[in-house]
Amino acid sequence: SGESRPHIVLLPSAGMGHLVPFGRLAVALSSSHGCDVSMATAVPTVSAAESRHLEALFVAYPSVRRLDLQLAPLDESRFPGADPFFLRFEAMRRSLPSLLGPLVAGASASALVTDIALSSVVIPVARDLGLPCHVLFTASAAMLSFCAHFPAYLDANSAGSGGGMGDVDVPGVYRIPKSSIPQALHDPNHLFTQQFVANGRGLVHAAGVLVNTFDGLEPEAVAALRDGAVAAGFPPVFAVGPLRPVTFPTTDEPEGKKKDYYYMEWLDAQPARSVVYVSFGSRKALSRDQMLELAAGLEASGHRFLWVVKGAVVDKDDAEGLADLLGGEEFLDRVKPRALVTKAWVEQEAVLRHAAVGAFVSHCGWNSVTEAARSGVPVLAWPRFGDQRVNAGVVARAGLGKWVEGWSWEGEDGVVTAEEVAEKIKSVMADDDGAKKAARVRNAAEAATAEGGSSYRNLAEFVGRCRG
Ligand code: BUP
Repeated sequence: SGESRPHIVLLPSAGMGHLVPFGRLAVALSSSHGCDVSMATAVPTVSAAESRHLEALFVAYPSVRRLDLQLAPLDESRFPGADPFFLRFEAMRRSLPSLLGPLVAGASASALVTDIALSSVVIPVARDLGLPCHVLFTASAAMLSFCAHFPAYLDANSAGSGGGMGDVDVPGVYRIPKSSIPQALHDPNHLFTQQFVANGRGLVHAAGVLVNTFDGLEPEAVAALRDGAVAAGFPPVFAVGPLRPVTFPTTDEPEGKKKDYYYMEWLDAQPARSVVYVSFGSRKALSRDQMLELAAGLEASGHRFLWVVKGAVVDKDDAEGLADLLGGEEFLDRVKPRALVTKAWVEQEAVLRHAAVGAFVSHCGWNSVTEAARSGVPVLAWPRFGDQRVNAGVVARAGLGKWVEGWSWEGEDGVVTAEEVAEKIKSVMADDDGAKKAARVRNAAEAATAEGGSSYRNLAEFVGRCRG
């Protein structure tokens, strides 16, 4: 009936980049849009950050029900050298066809929202179960348009000139240069490529696609997806972002500190817009050489900074101390008067919203970009792998920040020197025009997510469809 309360089961995959927007969607649906919500997760998670995040979410929002997935073990020796998060996607993709039926029957679900990484296996099963299945695309609309078009590009390319990746012209959107295409996709046999292509082909069979962006941030991509320019017969697209962050007390403070927001207190003591916040996300450390150049560059910039340092692919393996990562205690001692360097998790959204923060040196994981957009902090984009270069392109187009395109992932063009880092940080911190543009993006994000705004209405429309 039109008045019934839909029960929506959410199926995130793995990695903070995926869990974070699913948690935000869960809370938005249950707190603001009158839905019953369950979230199915597989434990143990790949990283410690994920399990802490889930624990905190389910404690803070008991209305979001937790469902457990018991995955069949995956023979990892068949995928030598594969990224642990891609392996988890694969394990979930293999287990879900048999797990999904009992799961949704037990939960009396009325609709499913699957992560893009699982979508090509979940959508057909949902159809057999008679459940509408939407996809939450956790990256940008630009990346969604690329994902939707890429299978057609491959088909045309292998039929024609005989292979080799070139620039990819996404119909109705823009050209994605070869150098911005995720590295893994250059190899057709890569595990991630096989998943990505299957998911891209399957998108047309989804009931709809939710994407964590807003019309004003990516007007070309959103319009082209909606009017069928990217792929004929593409399902309805709901731009519902930037999804509102969910806040809960952090549980990851360094040894000996009280469980409080010590970094927020530190920020409170800094002048307005004086601090450079530096984070390359929760995955994959910088090379040792790049880390040292970045440290020297931050020091040479003369600015205050808050730097979240990561040392491994998965945080559980990240045992090395801060001083070891940064080549000794001396650096930490020298910058102590004006810097906070930490390996611990910080509530990034709260940091970005703090008045002391004047710029964000970011790897451009999509969640980080949406958080910068919400807070209006200008980004100095330093993308490294995956979809990050496409996202950096969005940042530059939208006026949210600057992307020095020569800055690359290490190993390709070598390291970015301390001098360059210092110079770019100084110029971003001095750029009043850039700050104004970023503030305009923030205003547009606020308008989109406020009641009655485009993203709010799109989410309400999606919920209306789940009522059936
Ligand atoms: Br690190 C770190 N605190 O200390 P992205 C990250 N985050 O809140 P990624 C913190 O994790 P993938 C920290 O705000 C964002 O919501 C951050 O997601 C939060 O990049 C999330 O930005 C990280 O999409 O994920 O981690 O590289 O590669 O899976 O997209």
